Amino acid sequence: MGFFDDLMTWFGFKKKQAKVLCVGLDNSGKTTIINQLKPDTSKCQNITPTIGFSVDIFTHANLSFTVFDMSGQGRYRGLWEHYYKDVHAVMFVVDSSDKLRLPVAKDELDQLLAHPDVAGRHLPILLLANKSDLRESLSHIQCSKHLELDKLRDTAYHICSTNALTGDGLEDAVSWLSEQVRSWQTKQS
Ligand SMILES: Nc1nc2c(ncn2[C@@H]2O[C@H](COP(=O)(O)OP(=O)(O)OP(=O)(O)O)[C@@H](O)[C@H]2O)c(=O)[nH]1
Ligand SMILES: [Mg+2]
Repeated sequence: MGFFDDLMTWFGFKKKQAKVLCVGLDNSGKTTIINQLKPDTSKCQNITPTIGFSVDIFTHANLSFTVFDMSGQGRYRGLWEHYYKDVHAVMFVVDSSDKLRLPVAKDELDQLLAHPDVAGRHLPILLLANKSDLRESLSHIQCSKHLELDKLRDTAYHICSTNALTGDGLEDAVSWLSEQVRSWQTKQS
């Protein structure tokens, strides 16, 4: 970064950059959540299941987030781990109405947390208990019990209920993410 860029960042004119990995089972609502976070002009009207992954950008609190929106389909989950070492935080999305597949989501989360590129780096993990609008959905507290989040040690995590269709809960979620990324980047630099 040049002197001019340094000055711009110092005076708050230039947004700091953060890379975030968004994972979770297929149909949990990852792409819909990211779409809600994007500016109106770049929102997509027709969301389809992600093939492989896609890259998007959104901003919050003078931070520019590059988000890797991974496919949650079984055949693509092996791609997730290739991004762990390059990101500053992870968003893990759970369909809180899909009780049958919560154990599968827990298994994927456990594997992610145990991965050396995550566990060794104390990456902040934002968990989104999505689809809170559905009558059968579990609260974020119930989801956190199913996922056994109380057993997590040495991991900065936060879980909130979200409705990706309206955006409810996303402000709280992304505010936490911004704070964590800032303090994580400060510690690493
Ligand atoms: N009711 C409800 N439906 C939602 C919500 N979020 C997403 N959906 C719906 O859930 C379906 C799947 O959403 P996606 O965003 O494509 O899910 P995904 O996690 O990106 O799925 P993959 O790309 O296959 O991994 C779509 O029909 C969305 O409209 C929500 O909060 N509430
Ligand atoms: Mg998707």
